[in-house]
Amino acid sequence: MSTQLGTLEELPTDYREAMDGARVSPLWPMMRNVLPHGQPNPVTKPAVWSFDKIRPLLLRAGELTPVERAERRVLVLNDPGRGKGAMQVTSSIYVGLQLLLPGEKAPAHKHTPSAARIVVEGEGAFTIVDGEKCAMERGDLILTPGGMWHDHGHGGTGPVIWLDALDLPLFVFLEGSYAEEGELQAPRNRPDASQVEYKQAGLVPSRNGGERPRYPLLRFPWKHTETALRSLAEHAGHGEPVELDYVNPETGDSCLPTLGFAAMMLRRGETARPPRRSSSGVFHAVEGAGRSTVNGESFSWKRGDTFSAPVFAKIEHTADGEAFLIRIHDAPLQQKLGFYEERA
Ligand code: GTQ
Repeated sequence: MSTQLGTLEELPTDYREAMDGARVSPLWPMMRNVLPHGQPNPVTKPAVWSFDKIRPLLLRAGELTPVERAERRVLVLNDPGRGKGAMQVTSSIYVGLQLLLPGEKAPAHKHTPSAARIVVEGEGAFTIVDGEKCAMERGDLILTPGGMWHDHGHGGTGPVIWLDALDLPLFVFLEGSYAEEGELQAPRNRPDASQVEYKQAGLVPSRNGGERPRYPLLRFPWKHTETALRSLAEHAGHGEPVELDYVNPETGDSCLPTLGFAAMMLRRGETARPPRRSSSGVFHAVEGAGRSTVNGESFSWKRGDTFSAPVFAKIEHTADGEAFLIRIHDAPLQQKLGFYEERA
């Protein structure tokens, strides 16, 4: 291990000025900022976002700003480690809460980042993704992969609120983020693929040598997820994790290229202690209430709330009763880059 590295201050003033003039700087005073020993040193600070606090602000946004003036009426969750206005919750994950009122239409657009929604409240809204009309029911996970057209509509009677998760910070960092606008889409005249082609696990439509669609399943109904978690729980020992990954049913890969999603059931009196992971995470409570400790900080949560965990966080979840969380993470990106790891 290197000894104490040299500082900028110990270098002669004329040398420092000459470096400035040549637009260069010494690595060694900055070395540990970018290459810390043993594990990364995250900027992200864990936090919890209470739905009860955000909901009235969203409803007020509904009065203050018509959807035509917003394109997407969203309140963005700001990582306290990056401060007010930060358009991210962790290094690579953006999360916002979006409101759509009855009769409103959020115009069609497509963009380079990928998105997924988790429906938090309300009935009657839908998202059309490249012609596939996806009903939005509470707890559903709905994908809008990068490059696919999407518009949102609402034929119901009350407000609908959903959580948006995007890999936007990554695309901004890569200077690859942009959008295009288009016309509202005419939906195909059939239910989404979760009700037609991929209704049963293990069965996919015969392609007879034809190509498999890149994004075969765009909507994962919560009803299916909850049933699957309950079946798993019936045969899992106390303390064994009850967790399911959302995958592409044709390949078994993560359902989006950079973002991963997992649904977790916590049983009464159970504490889950996942390994420390190199991925960052955002947890959304679909049902129930509980407490989680992230790096020693305790966060209480209940249905509708969202909390975050930086990379390599030590995490514990305890549910008050039965609870269901969806974890959004960036392990698929890290796996593609070859550095995802878990530590005890
Ligand atoms: O619904 O398409 O929260 O494009 C941010 C960007 C939602 C959306 C967001 C978006 C959307």
